[in-house]
Amino acid sequence: MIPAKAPHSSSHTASLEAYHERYARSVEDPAAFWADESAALDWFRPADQIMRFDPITAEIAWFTGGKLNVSYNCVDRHAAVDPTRTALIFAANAPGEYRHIPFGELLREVCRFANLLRELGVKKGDRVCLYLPMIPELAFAMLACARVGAVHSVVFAGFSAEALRDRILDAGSAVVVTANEGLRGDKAIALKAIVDKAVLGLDVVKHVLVARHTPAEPHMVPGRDQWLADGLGRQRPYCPVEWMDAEDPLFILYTSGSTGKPKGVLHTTAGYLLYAARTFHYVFDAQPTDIHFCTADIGWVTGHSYILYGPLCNAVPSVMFESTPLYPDASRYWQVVDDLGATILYTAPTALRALMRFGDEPVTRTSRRSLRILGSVGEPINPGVWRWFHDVCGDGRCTVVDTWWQTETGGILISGLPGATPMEPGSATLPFFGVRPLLMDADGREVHGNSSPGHPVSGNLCLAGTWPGQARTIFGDHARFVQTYFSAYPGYYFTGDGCRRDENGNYWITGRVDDVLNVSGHRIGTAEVESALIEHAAVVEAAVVGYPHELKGTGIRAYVVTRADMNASAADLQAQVRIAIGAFAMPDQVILVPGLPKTRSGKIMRRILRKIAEGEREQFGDLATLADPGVVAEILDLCVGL
Ligand code: 7RM
Repeated sequence: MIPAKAPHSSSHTASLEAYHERYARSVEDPAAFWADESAALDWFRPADQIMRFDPITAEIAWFTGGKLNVSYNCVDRHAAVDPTRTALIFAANAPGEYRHIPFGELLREVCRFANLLRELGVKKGDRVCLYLPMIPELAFAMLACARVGAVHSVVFAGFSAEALRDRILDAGSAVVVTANEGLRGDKAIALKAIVDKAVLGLDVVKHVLVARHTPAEPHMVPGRDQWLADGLGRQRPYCPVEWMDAEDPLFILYTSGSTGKPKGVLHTTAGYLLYAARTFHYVFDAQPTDIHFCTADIGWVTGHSYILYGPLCNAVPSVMFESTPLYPDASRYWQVVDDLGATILYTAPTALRALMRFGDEPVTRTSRRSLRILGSVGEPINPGVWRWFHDVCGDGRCTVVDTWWQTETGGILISGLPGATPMEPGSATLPFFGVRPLLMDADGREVHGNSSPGHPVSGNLCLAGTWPGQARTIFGDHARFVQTYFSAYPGYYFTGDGCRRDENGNYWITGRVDDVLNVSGHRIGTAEVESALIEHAAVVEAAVVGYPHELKGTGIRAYVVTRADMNASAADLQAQVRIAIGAFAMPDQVILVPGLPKTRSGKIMRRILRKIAEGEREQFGDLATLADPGVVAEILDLCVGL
């Protein structure tokens, strides 16, 4: 345990006691708590009712009757106070290249973009697909959608054409916004060409807007494609906001689950914004002097909540980082921190593991004096990595917050608070205000109390009640929403994570308990990778499991059975996944096997394949139910040396 750093006079939580007091009030009367917190937003019309929640039908609503606009809350109201205050800082791929965008300019850019969307016929409720690199136009586009009431669907620019196509179709997006190219280190990614492939023959897509980010000249389809700058050039920089109902959809973000089809997680207006804003305020102890640097990509939920909406709603300048942690070298994050005077750095364990390999020097050669808070998100952080982050990166001076949450939760649910919560390397520590975690055993019974010596208390992590940032549905499939999250433990939201509660009530997330892998902080469903593999003509069947990986946390191993009359190499099958999903989901290992271990009823016994991938060679438990027990020995032979 490491004591909390001393709070200062402007800290939002003065002590652990202050946390406990406010927490108790927040769970005793959540409606009263969130009604008070909602004063942090500007409302066009106040809410009639604070919340409604039915865990059986998964009917969730916050602030019904209230009207507001997200773009107004993140831009207009701050521009009115001080249009020169910095809103966004674009840190380009090229080292040392920055663009500061003040609130006044942001407002004009967002208004132009909003007017362009209206010119293209985009109306309230329409979906707009954003397939963009980490450039300011992505932020303008999201805020412009929010301004006119359109629903953005940001697709991470690492997804392949096929994956993009699925997401455009599922959302029914008539407008796609992209860039000619994206830049990542030494590489240029031809995004427009990927969009062309994705939308080929799709009638739904009427317009493709292309941001010019590099000198590359992509193919432009007349009547469908236009340069973003041309479209924006025609627009006036004023655009009235659409006053939205609190429960109107704000965005869809696709995430992996236990089946092959990704889920379009839907978030709505008031609850999402308030939750992103208040978690940002408390967890990062946001101050007017802060400069926030979140290294995530906006294509993932962390970027939505803690690059864009959370910081901007709080008028805190936020960095949009286009590059990678290792470009041009392992000093890049700290270089950006020094160049911009960043006070908060929010990053992922996978990036820290990659940086740690280069030793302390790339870190210690920089100053980092401006930093006061370090955040971690995306996967459990190993205590050794935590200590390096705290001792070396933060010079032992900064608060480290390990923040647990999900795409579906909209914002942080479990985390320490600066100045209040003692730090526990490896634990996300305590629930945020209004959040009620509980642990369930295999029989669906709640496990009460804290761990005591010899009696660990652990189980599947569920949440009781609702919080404003909770996802409202899966786009177009509410039945799947109910089934996925509210059926395993009736009455509660099931997270899919395993967890332990220690002697002091701190929560330790132990990882996914479902068929979802966490690879470098990216959620990848094993079923999604399997269905990509099965699409290959030579593949008969495939089973995908995770295994411990030094850098990625979890690596992907695929066991594949191919047709006797067709040739497919491991490299072919890796390419198959890259094409179907994207490079980040590519199996690290593909093992061509003669057969898979199956029960007599034909069920693949993944438990065994997982054990083999984890390095087990002998102890597989009861193999009596296997149809062909010999297959295990054959697979083991093929895995020698991996
Ligand atoms: C924000 C985000 C969600 C899954 C979640 C966990 C894992 C996230 C932590 C963590 C341990 C953390 N959204 N996870 N944060 N595990 N400690 N601080 O990552 O939807 O992409 O992933 O990520 O398994 O269920 S996500």
